[in-house]
Amino acid sequence: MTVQLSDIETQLETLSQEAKSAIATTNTLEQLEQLRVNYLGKKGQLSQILAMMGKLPPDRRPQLGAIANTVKEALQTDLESKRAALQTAQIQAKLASETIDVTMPGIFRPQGRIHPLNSVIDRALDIFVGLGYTVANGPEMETDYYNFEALNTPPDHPARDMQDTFYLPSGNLLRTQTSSVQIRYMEQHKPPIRIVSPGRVYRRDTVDATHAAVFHQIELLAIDEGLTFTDLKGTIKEFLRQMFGQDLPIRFRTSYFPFTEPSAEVDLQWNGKWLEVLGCGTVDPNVLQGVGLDPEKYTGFAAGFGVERFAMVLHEIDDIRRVYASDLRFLRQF
Ligand code: 2U9
Repeated sequence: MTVQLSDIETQLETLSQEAKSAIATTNTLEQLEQLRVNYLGKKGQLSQILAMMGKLPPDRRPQLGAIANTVKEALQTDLESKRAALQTAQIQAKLASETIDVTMPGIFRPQGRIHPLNSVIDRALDIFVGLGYTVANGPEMETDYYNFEALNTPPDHPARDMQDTFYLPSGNLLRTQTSSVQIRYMEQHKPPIRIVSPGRVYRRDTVDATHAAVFHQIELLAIDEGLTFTDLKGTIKEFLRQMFGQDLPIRFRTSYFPFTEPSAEVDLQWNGKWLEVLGCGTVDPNVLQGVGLDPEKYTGFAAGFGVERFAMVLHEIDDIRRVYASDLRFLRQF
């Protein structure tokens, strides 16, 4: 069966009209792609019409080819300009919906702060490092030897009492002071020694406004030839000056610790009141001998203070328990 060129031309004309109006009314890129496939795809309507070309007399075929190309190019142009228009509209819509309103309030992100205990520890260590000290750490579980015996604390000393120390079933104990760190350090290092040891310590105290069963200490130790009590006083004075930001009146009161001789407690005048802030002394010769140092050759001084007590004095905190309560209303003040 032969086909008339005019029939195919009519079909092409219809296809062209139909496609033009479909393209014009499309409003999504997906639909537009669908139309392209439908009209110009391999199995699309244009291809189907062109398949009839074989049924035309050969001398008519170039004519149809020319018409078909014109229709195809016109549709491609339409599709392309519609695609550009839809893409522009899509970008415009996206820009409009994502516009940032710079007058909107920002999102509040809560910011952490340094805990008052950590800030005292950081400041104190900074000061001692500035004075030439090295930070030393050690275990919280200790043997009786490092916690008491090496520190010249006799077996009948009240600190060794079951009432005052947490003993573990193994026979070890939770350190009651960080001095054990200093003993371990002296076993490993030769003088001159200048160390500062911060850390958690444990006491079987009844918890109240000024006592906690777990608290933090910072202790310092200096061992060298020719160190005197005057060096200790100068070090303490300088430390307190930097810690409190001013030269406050201080006084040394005679005291007793098993590991220092002579020993003293240091008071500081703060807001018109004398407050006890630390203990110190010249390292007892027995302690030096215990770690194999000749007390005739070496002397040393040591001092210790409670971090909580310092934080309480510095920030006028009335109850040690507040420091551990993790109450954000309290912590946000620092
Ligand atoms: C060695 C020798 C001696 C450390 C010292 C103190 C005085 C002291 C207390 C303050 C309040 C502990 O936190 S507290 O309860 N400490 O008064 N500590 S001298 O003396 C040493 C340390 C190590 C080898």
